[in-house]
Amino acid sequence: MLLSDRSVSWAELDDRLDAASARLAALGVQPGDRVACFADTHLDVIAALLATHALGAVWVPINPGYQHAELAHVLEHSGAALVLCDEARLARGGPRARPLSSWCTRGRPHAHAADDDELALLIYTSGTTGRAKGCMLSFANVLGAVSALSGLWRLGPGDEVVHALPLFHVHGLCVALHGALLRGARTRMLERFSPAAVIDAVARGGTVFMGVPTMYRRLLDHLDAKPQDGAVLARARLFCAGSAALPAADLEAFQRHTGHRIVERYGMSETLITLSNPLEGTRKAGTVGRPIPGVHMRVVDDELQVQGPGVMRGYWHDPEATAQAFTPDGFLKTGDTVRVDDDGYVTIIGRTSTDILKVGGYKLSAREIEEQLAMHPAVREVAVVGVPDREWGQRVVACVVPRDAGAPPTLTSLQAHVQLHEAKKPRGLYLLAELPKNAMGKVQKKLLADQAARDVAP
Ligand code: MLC
Ligand code: AMP
Repeated sequence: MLLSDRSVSWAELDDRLDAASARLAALGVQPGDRVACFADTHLDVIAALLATHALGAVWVPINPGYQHAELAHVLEHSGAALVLCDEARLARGGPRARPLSSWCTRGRPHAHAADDDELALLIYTSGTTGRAKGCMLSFANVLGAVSALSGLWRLGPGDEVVHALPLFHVHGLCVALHGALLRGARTRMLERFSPAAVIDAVARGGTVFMGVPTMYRRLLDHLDAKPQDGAVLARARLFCAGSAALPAADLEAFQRHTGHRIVERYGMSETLITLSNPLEGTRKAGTVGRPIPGVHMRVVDDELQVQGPGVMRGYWHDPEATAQAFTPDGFLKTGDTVRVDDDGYVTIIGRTSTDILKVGGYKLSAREIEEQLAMHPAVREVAVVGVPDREWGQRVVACVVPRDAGAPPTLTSLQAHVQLHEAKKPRGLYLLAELPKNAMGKVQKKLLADQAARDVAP
């Protein structure tokens, strides 16, 4: 493992894991306890993650960009026994906050022989309701899905994964980090994504890069300005994309620059990765490929439904949402609308719900943003929609009926009013005299999104 140019051997990682598990055990962590983490990417985070797994406790990663209400919801809902924070966030972690540093105090390692069905992770993800839900992923889910995918992509000890993804979502945590650890590949952790950092990492021996489409868009902008860096990226073995739709034109442009045809795959916090283009065979642009080993899929009323090793046990403390997420015969309803071609390759066309947005690979709930905007004094009615965006995939647009048409709110004042993660702030404002509604009085969001895409300047 490499972090900030500091190299950590497997043996040192083991030592750090032991120290962290001794410390967590000394703090009273028991199997099944939820251990939340509210921190930037750091080696101590990885040691604490592995120690939490070793103790049979449940890791609850939290986006460090979360504001008070978002953080409080996850901590309260998960019932976290403690919150591991980096120094900068200790004060925000509340009474259960503990520093992530000083793990290196020696101690007897603690371990618990976890049953495969025990919970390993609670991953909070936005839904159609305002509040994020916790996906319960067991050790069997993580191992099953990660070994299937990393096997398909032939990750191995000869690889070095260039890791620039956040560790609080399944892409960075399970696909990239656990994938590399499971296959004995090296991991080069970048503290922040930038095209230059990725190119430098490949120049130093990185072989596999996994990214969200926004990262590829930024890499392409860099390559357009500095095409000679394409030859550096050409030295890698594999580029993978997921978490949001990769435009077919971007895939083709990346191939022109680097010779690499990106392997696009599809997944969810609820299911881990279920579909992928192949390592060998045709990688079809604009598709997410076919089911990976162990996954069964079907399409019902254009919606993709899946069953497989990574499919969650349900939503934490939410039997109603869990019941709604599954069909009676045990398939998970993804909420994604798809098309399947004659070769069985799947194209994701969109979401069945317009209340879910994807911005830079982050899933956002329109409702959560609307709830806050509705409290703005100059807003009479509001609907949040996602409009296509070249860099971010989608952009948050607030469609607002002002209280006083003569004094509408400004975009800046709406942004300041939203006390949520930066990515949830509106980036466009669409002022209307009224919101389009159907006969039932429900806002016609598809129509509104189309109008906003046409009328709101990027
Ligand atoms: C957000 N910002 C925008 C914007 N949207 N600015 C202008 N226009 C928009 N449309 C702002 C943010 O609010 C923020 O403001 C700033 O840009 C940075 O936000 P950020 O998202 O942290 O961006 P950045 O630092 O530039 O990094 C971009 C990124 C990052 C692509 C590296 O978004 C990222 O790591 N995304 C990965 C998400 C991920 O891992 N998803 C996987 C989910 S799992 P400010 O003021 O702070 O600068 C999943 C399953 C699967 O989906 O299949 O994998
Ligand atoms: P999350 O809840 O953050 O894990 O997001 C899961 C959602 O991301 C899926 O339901 C899809 O809508 C979307 N997604 C993931 N991978 C892809 C992809 N390759 N193409 C299009 N959408 C994707």
